[in-house]
Formats: sequence, C-alpha cells, structure tokens
Amino acid sequence: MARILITSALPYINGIKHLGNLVGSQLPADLYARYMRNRGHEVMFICATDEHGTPAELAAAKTGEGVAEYCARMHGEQAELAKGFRLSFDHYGRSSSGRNHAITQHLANKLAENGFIEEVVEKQVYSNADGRFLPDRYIEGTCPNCGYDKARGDQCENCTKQLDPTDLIEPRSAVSGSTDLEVRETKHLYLRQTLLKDEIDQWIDSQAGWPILTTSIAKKWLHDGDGLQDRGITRDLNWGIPVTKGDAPWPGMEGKVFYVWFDAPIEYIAATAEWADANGKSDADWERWWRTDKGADDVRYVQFMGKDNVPFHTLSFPATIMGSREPWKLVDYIKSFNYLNYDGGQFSTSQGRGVFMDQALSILPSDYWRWWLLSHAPESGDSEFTWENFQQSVNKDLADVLGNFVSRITKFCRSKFTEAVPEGGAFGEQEEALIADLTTRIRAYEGHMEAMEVRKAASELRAIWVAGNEYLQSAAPWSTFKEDPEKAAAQVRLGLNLIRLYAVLSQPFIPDASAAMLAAMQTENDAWPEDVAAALSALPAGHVFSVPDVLFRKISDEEREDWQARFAGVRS
Ligand code: B3M
Ligand code: ZN
Repeated sequence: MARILITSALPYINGIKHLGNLVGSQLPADLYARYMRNRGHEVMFICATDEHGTPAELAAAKTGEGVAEYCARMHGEQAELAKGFRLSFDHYGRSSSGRNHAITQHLANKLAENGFIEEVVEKQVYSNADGRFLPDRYIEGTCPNCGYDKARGDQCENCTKQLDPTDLIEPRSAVSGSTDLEVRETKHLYLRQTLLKDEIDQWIDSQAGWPILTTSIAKKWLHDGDGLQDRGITRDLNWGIPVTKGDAPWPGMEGKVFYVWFDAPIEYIAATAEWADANGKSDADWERWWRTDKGADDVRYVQFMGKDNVPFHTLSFPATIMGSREPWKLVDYIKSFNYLNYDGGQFSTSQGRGVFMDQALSILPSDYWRWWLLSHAPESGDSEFTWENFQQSVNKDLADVLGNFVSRITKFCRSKFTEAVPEGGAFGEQEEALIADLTTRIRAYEGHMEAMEVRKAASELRAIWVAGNEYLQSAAPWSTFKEDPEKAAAQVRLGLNLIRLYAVLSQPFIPDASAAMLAAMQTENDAWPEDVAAALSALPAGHVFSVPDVLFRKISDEEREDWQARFAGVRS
C-alpha cells in the first residue's frame, strides 16, 4: 500500500490566520491525511510556520519584540490553534530550524556545484529614510501588470504575477511609507531557472491528472510573456538563513540571507527531519520519505496550497530539487484552491478583515467550522462565507440531520428496550434497500476523497446522513413497535450500527463528533466499511451503548446577528 506524504503550504508566522487561509491549504490537507490513515495508508503529514522574510520582520517590529522571540511566540500560538482545529500534523515545524538552515545551505551549494547559481550585481531599491534595502514585501506600489495599488515587491496578490521591487510603479517603503527611495547596486545569487526550463516543462507535462487550476497557472508562468526567468534567491536582510559555502560565509555574500521562498519549501523536507529529531528517530526514518534512493520511490507526495502559491511550487521549488541533481522526491499531485471571500469582501490578514482562527474557536467548536469550510471549499472558483449560510448549514446538516438522527435512535432504544443493541427480528426489504443505497454512496464518497474533490465528498457524506434519516422516518420503529416489536428491534439495531458507520465515515470532516459517536456506541474507529452490510451488523445484539449529549447545537438568529456585527469590521 503506497505511503502518502502530505504537505500543506506553510502559514506565514505573522498574525493569527483567518478561515480563508485555513480552508485554502491546512484544513483540506488534514481531511485527506485523516482519510488516508483511515484507509490504512502510512501517512506523513507535514506543515510548519514560515518564519523568514519581510512578514516576520515587519510584524516583529510592530510588537517591539526581537524577530526570533516574536517567531517563537507566534509559532506556539499557531501550533495551539492548529490543535484547536484538530489539524493532525505528524509535525508542525519551523522554517527557522537548524535542520532547515542545514538543508537549505546544502541545496544551494549543490546548485552552485552543478552550475545553476550565478552571482549577479543587481539594482535594488534602497530607502534612505529606513537606512536599508527594501526587498519583497518591504516595498509596496502599483503592479505594472494589473494596476493593483498594494502590490508587493515579490508578487502581486491580485494577479499573482511574480515581481521585482524595481518593477513597481510609485513605490513606497512598507516600513515607513517613505518614498525617499533610490536604486543602488547590490550582489545576489541567482538561481538559473532558465537552464532548467525544459526539464520543468517536461515534468509538468508528465503530470497526468493534475487539476486544471494547477497546470494552467504553472504553464502560464513558464511560457507567458518573458516566461521563466533566472531569479534572485538571496536578500539584504538580517533575519533568515545565512548564505554559506561549506561552513564559511559565501565570499561576497556576507551578511545576506536566502530569500524566504527559497528556504520555505525546503522546510517541507526539514520539518520531516525535525519530526525524526522530536521522536527519537534516525535520519533514515525521515529520508525514506524524501530520498528516492533511500526508500521514497514508493511514496505518493501530495501538496495543498492556495493558487497564489502554485508558481513557487511548480517552478522554483522543483528547479531547486532538479538542479541539485540529488534524488529528492518531487511532488506527485498539487491540490490548489481559489479564495474564500468574506461577507461580500475579502478576508485579509494584513487588514484584519474576516473571522480569524482564534475568534472562530471562541464562539463555536472546530467541527462546526470544519464542516462549513470543507463543504464550501473554494475549489473550482472562489466561494463566499456568509453568516446566514453558515447558520443554515450548521442547523440543517449537523443539528437536524446528523445530530437529530443519533439522538432519536439512541433515546428511542433506551425508552423501548435498554441501552444495549436489541436482539430479534431480521433485516427486511427496506433495510436491504438502504444498505444498497449506502454501498453506492460510500463507494462514491471514497472516489471523491481519493481524488481530493472536497465539496463532492462533503455532499456525498451529507447524502449518507440524510439516507439514514429518511430510513428512520419511513421505517418508523416507534409505530412498528406497537405491532411487531421484533421487527422494531431489527430496525433499531440497524440504526445504532449506522451511528458507528457515520462516526467512521465522518471522522476526516468532524473528528470530535466522530469521537463522541464512537464513545457513545462504546466502539472504535477500527474498520473501514469495505462491506457495508457487515459494517451494519458490527455492533451485535447485547452490545452496550449510552445516549450521547446533543452532538450539535443550533445557531440562533440573535447569535448570528451578533457575530455578523462583531466580525464585520477590522480586527482590533
Ligand atoms: N508562506 C503562504 C503565503 O503565501 C506561504 C507559503 C509557503 S509554502 C512553502 O501566504
Ligand atoms: Zn497585479
């Protein structure tokens, strides 16, 4: 059975992430990791905080903390929130780790040895007011490609074009706002991506079955306009991974660090090494996931990210791996997402707009958010969070369908029988029809999950919940009981086993409710329902259970109105 390596795009260290960040990478990655573990695969699920570059330094400057201190604190906060949303990483690393320093420096040296690094004297924007160069996000201005007036020096988040700071129109310092800027010369290392263009092109063409969104973005930046260019991979910054040659500073590059987007994807590898370090494992234990000469040839590697990260993951990171001429694992499938919009506008970390992970958990448990976000994931296009839709989905899917089913069947059984699976009777036509319908739907659900079609999987799971409710409604054991208690016993036995089946199937989406259902049925998530009929007899007559608390409460109109008002503006 293939081993599955899963990485989610690394959230920048600065600030608490909003629900748009969450649904654009980490949460669907977690859904897939949980599902693949449930199907028996060995999974390595990796993420980390992306701690270098301008986001970290600018944010630390605002709090008055040293940047290393700021990153350590924020890593802890983000790790805590990841736990709060039940993101089941095998390791949540830090791109500032010693492992990432070592592997990044190693790969840069291999690239140089293989002729893919060039020392270039380039023109950089220098701010006299700030007394420093302004690379990447230290500078803002108008995008020459689309006219967006908050474009950043490295990429325009509006049209995703990769930029150089000197490209910006009407540039200004993102630190001080000063426009007292001048262009100065400074030496940097360039990755000769143009020498790898054909190799990358062939690699992308060989990726059968990648989502259109992923392939179209990759091909666009590979071929459009001036196409793939050599790009600087170092910066005039203090905070980052020092540029070394062997164990010494790289001559002429003293005081410079690697560009954040050069070292961040390498942290996928480094965080796996950090996992080995944190769990008393050997280097062989992490290399078997990343080195095809050390066992990774049977690994399927899947990446999850927002669409604006696709260029870096299909061009510059593969260029780094390929240019090293070392047998590192390349990604097999990239699942990229569009944007989640918020109540008619956009989520924005920098502008503090929308619902943020800490705020979400302060008003409702993670399952409520997981269900809404995944069942509305921005897959084929942007999607929109509205409080009305959130309230409706929670009240209907979670409270009225799933929660109500569990409550009715367990309470009825306790009232007419005992808190044990009743014996007697046998499944009849109606039960066989339900089993046939569930079998078809569960196979479809598996297909969508394997294909990472998140919304389709969610709607199939919802239909599986509805099928149970419709069965209960039509079987109506409360009426059957009057004429034929044996038959009612068989109906209730099926219903109780359906709870266990729902717990197993739903675990990737709503892990806490799944655990609560398993606890109530006093059983384990120990077998995937390959054979649905068998799964619906897993809890034999006599098996003791307990009536669970209400699984999901409803959201009232007053609450919805209050939250809508509370989260309308800019985060304080
Ligand atoms: N830190 C996420 C972003 O662009 C970026 C991803 C890095 S994945 C190696 O917001
Ligand atoms: Zn633009």
